[in-house]
Formats: sequence, structure tokens, C-alpha cells
Amino acid sequence: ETTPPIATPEHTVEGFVRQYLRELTYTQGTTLERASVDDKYLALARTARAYLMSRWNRTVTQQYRQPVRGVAYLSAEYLLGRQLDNALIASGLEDIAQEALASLGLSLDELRAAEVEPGLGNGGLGRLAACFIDSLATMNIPAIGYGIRYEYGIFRQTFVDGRQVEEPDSWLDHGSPWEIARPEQEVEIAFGGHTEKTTVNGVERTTWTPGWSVLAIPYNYMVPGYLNGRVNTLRLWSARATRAFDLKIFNYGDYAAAVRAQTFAENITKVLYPEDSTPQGKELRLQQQYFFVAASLHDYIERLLGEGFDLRRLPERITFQLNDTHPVIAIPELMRILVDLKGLAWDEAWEITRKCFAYTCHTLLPEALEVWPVELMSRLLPRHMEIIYRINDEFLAQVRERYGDDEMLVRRMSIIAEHPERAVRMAFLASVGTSKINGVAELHSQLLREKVLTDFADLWPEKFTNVTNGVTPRRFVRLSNPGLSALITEAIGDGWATDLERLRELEPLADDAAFRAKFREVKQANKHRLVDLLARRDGIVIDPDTMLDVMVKRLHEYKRQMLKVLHVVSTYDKLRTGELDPASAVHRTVVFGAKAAPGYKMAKEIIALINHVGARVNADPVVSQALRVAFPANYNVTVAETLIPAADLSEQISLAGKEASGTGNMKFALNGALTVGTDDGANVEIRQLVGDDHFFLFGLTEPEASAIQEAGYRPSAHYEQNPSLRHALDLIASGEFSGGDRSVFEPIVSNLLYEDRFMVLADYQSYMDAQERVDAAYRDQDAWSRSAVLNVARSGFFSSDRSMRDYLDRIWHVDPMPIEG
Ligand code: 26Q
Repeated sequence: ETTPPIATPEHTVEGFVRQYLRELTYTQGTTLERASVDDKYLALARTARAYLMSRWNRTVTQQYRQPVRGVAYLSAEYLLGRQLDNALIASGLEDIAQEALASLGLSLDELRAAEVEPGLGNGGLGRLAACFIDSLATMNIPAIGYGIRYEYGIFRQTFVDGRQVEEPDSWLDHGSPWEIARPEQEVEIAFGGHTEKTTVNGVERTTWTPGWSVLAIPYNYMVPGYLNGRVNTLRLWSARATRAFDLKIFNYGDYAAAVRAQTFAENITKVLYPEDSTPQGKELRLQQQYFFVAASLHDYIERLLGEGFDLRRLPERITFQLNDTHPVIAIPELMRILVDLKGLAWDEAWEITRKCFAYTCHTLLPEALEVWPVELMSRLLPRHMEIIYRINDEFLAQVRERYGDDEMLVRRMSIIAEHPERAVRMAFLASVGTSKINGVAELHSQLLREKVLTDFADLWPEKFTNVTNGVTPRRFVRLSNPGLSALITEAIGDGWATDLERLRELEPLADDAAFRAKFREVKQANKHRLVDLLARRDGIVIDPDTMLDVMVKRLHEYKRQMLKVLHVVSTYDKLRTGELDPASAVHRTVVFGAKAAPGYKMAKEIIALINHVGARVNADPVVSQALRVAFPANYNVTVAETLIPAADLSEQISLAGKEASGTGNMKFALNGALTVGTDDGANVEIRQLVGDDHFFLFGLTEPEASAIQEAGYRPSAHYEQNPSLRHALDLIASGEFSGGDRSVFEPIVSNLLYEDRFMVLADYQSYMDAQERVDAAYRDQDAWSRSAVLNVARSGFFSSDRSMRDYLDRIWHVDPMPIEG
């Protein structure tokens, strides 16, 4: 450490005020009187950052070129959410900041609302990565996250006539106080061109002459541990044109055209792809993947390990954790580095490579498995394609050796698919090129072994393991539910936010009427916060004195928002016809939040249907006494933080065997919502932990669903046999929700009647029955809050700290490294 220590601003209101005014004056270049809200927010962000800066430097210094084992998390997505509050709670500054701002006549609430969240992810997978790096920092683990600095994150959703319209998310427009660019640490990334074989001293070598290249510029983000003085790094890469482009500018004559050509390179990190289940095989997407992975491997090996490191020892130092198949091109890239650039023998390089990588799978849907056409891979990454072919040849030789010449099996297991076109199966490459493969919930890991990667699990049973997902209690309880947090601390003391199993100590309090009353007060206050947010943000009016029934997640047929719609429509019908009495029925507000991939037609139709049903329900003077629907546009992490703590009922209703894990389900349970859910993903574990009496289970099990599919599923049979279901579908088909136009929702109805891939109709009655049990349970508010408290007390397992412990024990074998001083 050669830099003289610069004192961190004092941890007092005066210290905070001083630093704040300094930032406002010298960085923002303005005065309190003149400053815009953006100015004031930016100065506040920089103030919080200043408190963390020396801790960040200390952490980085300790990690840099030190011989300790660490982990590098490779993810194409990080759905971080707002940074300000997290920085403040991590450094114990919330109260100080509040007071300091108040003394300047400013409101923390107003300024925090000015932050645009970095939406650099689609949903579950990206948010999981954000939770994991939070836990790693809080647990003092030497870790770095690598990813992509998209200029445009997940699109902003608006509704026009109830239909989704996408708008660009230009999140960097208002300034980016949380990132620090390190242009001097740029990495050049090559694409295209051709390869040549040469023989040097009898040794065959391959050289790759690329056709073009771009620069990867790193931007560092702080990942503060919770109250532990540690700040890890998230390093996101941004694409820039190389100086070769600049040179051409001078030689070319056509200056303007040459400058325009630069934008070609810079397109690589322009936008996050909004598809999250049916990858489109787009060239730019493969460019993004290779771009960030190649930059990250180079950065780790050349900068963090440094000169003179013996790469044969690489597996002793690092595990590269592959978040789904998106970064799997790292496997041939490391082979290229070791063999072509560092001169290691193929076999030795392969052993190192396999030991360095581990792969997490996040899906069970066959259409979600990434494959890249060989034609594309060969054109963009010719050397990597050769390496993949050789990996495949040697792997298939091993298969033949083990099983004999079973050509069916060989074709099944080949990394290269032959139909419908020659393509690289990325999940297979990941299975062959890593030492561990994990699913994200018990059921998912089991189905992975039995249904998706069966042949690989048979060949290498010891490679397969499970790590059930988790969520960070710092953001999803401490920060988002201050009321519940205070109640918990009052009851069991602090420390629970980093040791979430301690919530068990709340169990006896479930039987304490006074505690339950306080719990209900907190829930009610959270509902009022939500009422305010929806009024302010969306102009939506909701009644806090109703059951809050929430389904928030990406829109997918397998997640079955349609099932929830059918429940709403059936209830509407019953209230309208008088079968249900609006005065005595349990009053519900059903809240949806969901974005559809822009090209996913059926998903967008379902969004329109939800909005149209909602409009009809809310406009009906009789029905709306007992049932209302709210669908705020642009559901994101920030909305989740207010919505989840207010919820009474959590909808987790995917067809069994389709949702890998789910993580929203965990956030709701931790905030004291009860779940109505299928036996799917992590719901299984939630139910086991909270107990059957405090969870509303319904629906087919995975084996039952599979058996029906195999025997030939006929959805229309359910329509024919079930009058209530028939009424609901007929009502939708009749034009009731589309101004009498029968054609609008016809595609949805006929899809359900004649295809229904995700068995909505098969689970309809069971779901309706479960909802009746929900109503009955809700009528007894005291019993309901007892269940809610037990949900909180028994959900400590779902902390992402526990997930990290499992990764550490089962996969990474990395030790914590406390920061001294
Ligand atoms: C791939 C190639 C091209 C374009 C896009 C993609 C792509 C992007 C995102 C494919 C998939 C995703 C995201 C998947 C995802 O979020 N999966 C969810 O992961 C969660 C965390 O493990 C689980 O809880 C959910 O069950 C799972 O659906």
C-alpha cells in the first residue's frame, strides 16, 4: 500500500453533511439552491460511495495478485436494482443520511426515487446473480462478478389499449455514479478470420488470424458486504471500436463513413436481449457472449494472476461459475489460451479446463436450451469451432469406449446436433467441459438427471449436484421491509440479516397474540406504502383493506398466468350472477406484474387479456366491491421491493416440472405471504419447511402430468365436463372482455381447448378449490397471521448466504478472507 491513507468521511451527521456538500459543489458543480433533483441524487450517491471507497480499495488490494483461492461468477445478466439504499444499509448510514439530508431541507425519500435501476437482466437468472454477489461480499469470499454493461437494459413496458408496448431503457442518461471506468485495462477481443496449421519443431500449432476486433472496456461496480467492511467488485464490459477503426478513418478519405463504422463495434453491448426462454440464435447475441467471456478470462489470467503465474496451477486458484449456458464459450476459449497462446499440450490443457469450470442449469424446457448453428460459430469463431470439434471427438471416443458402438447413444450425446441443422449444443458442451453441474432446486436437479442430461448423469453421476437458490435478506427483507425488520429485531435481536436461520426464534411468537397483532400492523402499513406507490406511479387506486393476491414474474405460458385469469373470470362470473354474494365474499385485490418477450405472441395476448379483464372487473359496480385487478406496467426490482412486503397471497402456479426453482416464491414467504402453489421448483422445499398447514398446495404432480401427456392429453374434455370452467372460457370467447369482439381472444381460447401445452385446464378445478381454502383461511385473520409468521420463521433456509455455503462446500471449496483493519 503506497497511497497515503485518506480518511473515510466521519460516520456522523456532520461528517455526512460535509461530504454531501463537497460532492454537490465540486463533483456536481452546483449549489443547494440551484441543484436539480438529479444533482441532489447524484451528490447523495457519490457521498454513499465515498464512505465505501477505502473499503473497496482495501478489498481489491488484498485480492490483487494474492495467492488465495477465489471464484469468478460469469453471467450475461445482473439484475441489480437500485444501488443507493443498498450502499447505505451496507455501511450503516441510513439514519445518518436521513438526518443529514433533513438538516439541509432535503428528503431522502424524494432523492432515492430519482435513481434509475440498472435493469441488466431479464428476470430470475439475472436477479439470482445479483443476490449471489451480495452474499459473497457479505460472507467475505474472494469473488469477482463478470458481465456485460448493456447500454440499454430490459425494455420499459407500457400499455396501449391494454397491449404491451416496449420502450428503450436508456438507464445511463441521468449519469452513472456507481461505476468507475478503467479504460487503461481494456482488452482487445477478436472475431472472424481464419486459422492455419503450422508445424514448429515437429509440433503442430494452430494460429488464428482474426478478421476484426473490438475493445472491451471494463467498468467496475461496488458490491458492498453488509456491515463487514468488505467491498467486492462487479466488472462489466463495454464495447468500443479499436484504433484500427481510427486508422482507417485517416486512410479512407470518407471520414464520416469511417466514424459510422465504429458504431458497428459498439453495437455489441448496446442492448440486453429480452428473450428469456426461446433463444433466437442471433449473431449479435453470440458476439456478446464471446465478447464478455474472452475479456473476463483475459482479465483474470493476465491482470489478476499476473505475469509468471504457472497456469498448470489455475484450478488451485479459481472456479469460473457459468450462469447457464450463456458464458459456455469460455470453455473453448480457455483451451485456446492454454494450447495456442501458452503452448500447453492438449490433454494437460483439457484437464485444467475441466477443473476450472462449473455449470449451473436454470431450465427444464427443451426449447430454452441454447444451440448455435455450426455455420455461424465457424464464421464468427473459427478456432473455437475447431476446438469444439476436437472436444466432441475425444468425448465421443470415450462414450464408445464405455458403452460400445451404440450409434444411437453417440448421436444423442454428441455436442454437435445434426438436425434440423448442424449446431453446437451448449448445455452438452457445458456438461463435458466442467467438473460440476448443478440444478437450482431439489426437484429441478433430480429432473435434470432424469430427463434433460440423463446420458451425462449416467456417465458421470458424481458430477451432478443440487444447490437450491436463495435470495439476499439484505435487499428483500432489511431494505424492502423496514417494518418487519424492526419487529424481528425487537423480538430476537439483530444479527438475523446475516444468519437467517435465526428467524426460527420467531416460531414461538406465532402463538403470541400481541406479536401477531404487531405483525398485522406491519403488513397493513406495507399495504399503505403500496397504495401510495401505485397511486403516484400508475394512477392505480387499490384498497388496502382487501386480501392482496400477487402474481409477479415474467409472462410465460408455463408459469400459467392464464390459470390466475381463469380464477378471476370465474369469480367475476359468480359475483355477477349472485352465486357469490359481493358483500360477504372475501375481498381481494389481484395484482399482476409481468413483461413478455417482445416477440412472444401468445404472452402478449395474455397481457392484453389480463388488462381487458381487469378493466371490466374494476368497472363493474357490483363485482368491484369484492374483486379488483391491478396490473402496473413495467414491473421491476424497485416495484418488487414495495409490492412483496405488502402481499398476503403469493401465486406460484407453474405446471409441475417446468419451473426450475423460482425465487420470487422465496421472497414472498420471507415477507409473510402465504403461497398458493404447485409441487414445482423450490415450492416443494418451501412447503416442506413451512408445513402443509401453512401452504395451499394444488395441481398435478410432475409424474402425473407426464403420465397424462404420454397417454394423450385432451384439454377439451375438461371444458366439456366442468361447467364452471366452461362458463369462464365461454365468457372470454363471447367478447365480454373485448367490447363484444369475439375474435380478439379467440387464439387464447382455442390454444387452451386444443393444445394447452401447460395443462391449465387440467389443473383448473384443483386451483379453484385451493382458492376456496384460501378464502376460508383468510376469514380467520388471527389464524392467517399465525401462518404468515410461521412462513417467515421457517424460511431462513432461502437466504442466498445458504446457497453460497452450498456452492462453497459442494463446488468451489473457497475459504472466507476477512478484511483486516
Ligand atoms: C439465451 C440466449 C439468447 C437470448 C436469451 C437467452 C436467455 C436469457 C435469459 C435465456 C434464459 C434467460 C433466463 C432464464 C431464467 O431467468 N431462468 C430462471 O432462473 C431462475 C434462477 O435460477 C429460476 O428460479 C427460474 O425458475 C428460471 O426460470
